[in-house]
Amino acid sequence: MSVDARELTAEASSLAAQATEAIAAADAEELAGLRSTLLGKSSQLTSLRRSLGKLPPAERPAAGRAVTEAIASVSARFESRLAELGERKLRERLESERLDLTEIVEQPDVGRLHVVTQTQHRLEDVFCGMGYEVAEGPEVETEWHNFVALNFPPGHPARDMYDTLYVNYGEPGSTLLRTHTSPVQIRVMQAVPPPLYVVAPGRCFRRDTADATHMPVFHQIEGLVVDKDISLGDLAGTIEAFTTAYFGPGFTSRLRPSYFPFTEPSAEFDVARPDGAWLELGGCGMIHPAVLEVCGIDPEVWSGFAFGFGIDRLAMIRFGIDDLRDFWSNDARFLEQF
Ligand code: FA5
Repeated sequence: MSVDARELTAEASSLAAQATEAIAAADAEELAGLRSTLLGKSSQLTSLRRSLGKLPPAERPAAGRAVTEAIASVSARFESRLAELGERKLRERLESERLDLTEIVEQPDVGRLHVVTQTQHRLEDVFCGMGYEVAEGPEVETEWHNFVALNFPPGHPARDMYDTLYVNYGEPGSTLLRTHTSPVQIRVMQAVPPPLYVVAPGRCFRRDTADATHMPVFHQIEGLVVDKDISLGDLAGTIEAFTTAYFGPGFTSRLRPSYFPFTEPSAEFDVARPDGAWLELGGCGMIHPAVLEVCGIDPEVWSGFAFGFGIDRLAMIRFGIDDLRDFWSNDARFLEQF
């Protein structure tokens, strides 16, 4: 079969033109198959190259160049189309995965713990750091735990200090809403042998009229230590340590003699507010021997101290709040500050 150099050259450029069109129209999937169709062993361009040998030697170089150029140009088109499709795919993927970081997302208000709860947790942390354990007692309490075991026999005048809310349950006057956290002292001492280092935070209830420093429902944290050779100095040192840990150094406080039937001697602890006025924070004292005896603890061997502080009042001083009623007004603008 005779081969004509001119025909062969024309064929090469016509094949290259067809291939260029096919490549331009192909998508990524079609392109993968096109490579062998256009440039593979049985492609028309390859068979054209093979037929170069049949040309007269003088015509071979020029025709050879034309075929080689056609193959090179198809191959180059092929690569550039491949790159173009690859880039387009990447762009599409980036676009679909794009995050608009300038978009303002409404943060849901997840809320927070009430300032009194936060204060209670902080106090628990302070005491746990000092080696104390946390105990709990019931809010609906027996008159025996709330008063009798604490050395307030029926008719004792000191009961008048507590305007008590009684619950209509059992014998009249036998069940009440606890007026202080001190009954937890009794429950702990009856249940666990000394040595004891315990705090008991919780809600208390009294028929007090709400004012700037009183609420009918409030919170106390009770402290109880029973060990050998415990003295009034240990009590004073403990109160100093925890109030300093809670308020920070530099606040002014005073202990003032007082009376509680379950402690002897007894004292009250006051703190100076930023405006200079004194606010009573709590009561304390050395546990009365009669109370230890009721709980089956020998006062000849063991001694101890106890204290009961108002948690709401601690929070008032720490955060400079003038009126306790603000805690319960449910005004979000006030509560969000803490
Ligand atoms: C008592 O309740 C004794 N149980 C404290 C105690 C414990 C003494 C252990 C000795 C040993 P008092 O009634 O003073 O004490 O209350 C103690 C503190 O509770 C007060 O100083 C005050 O901070 C807080 N508190 C009392 N009543 C209210 C109230 N109505 N509202 C807010 N806080 C109150």
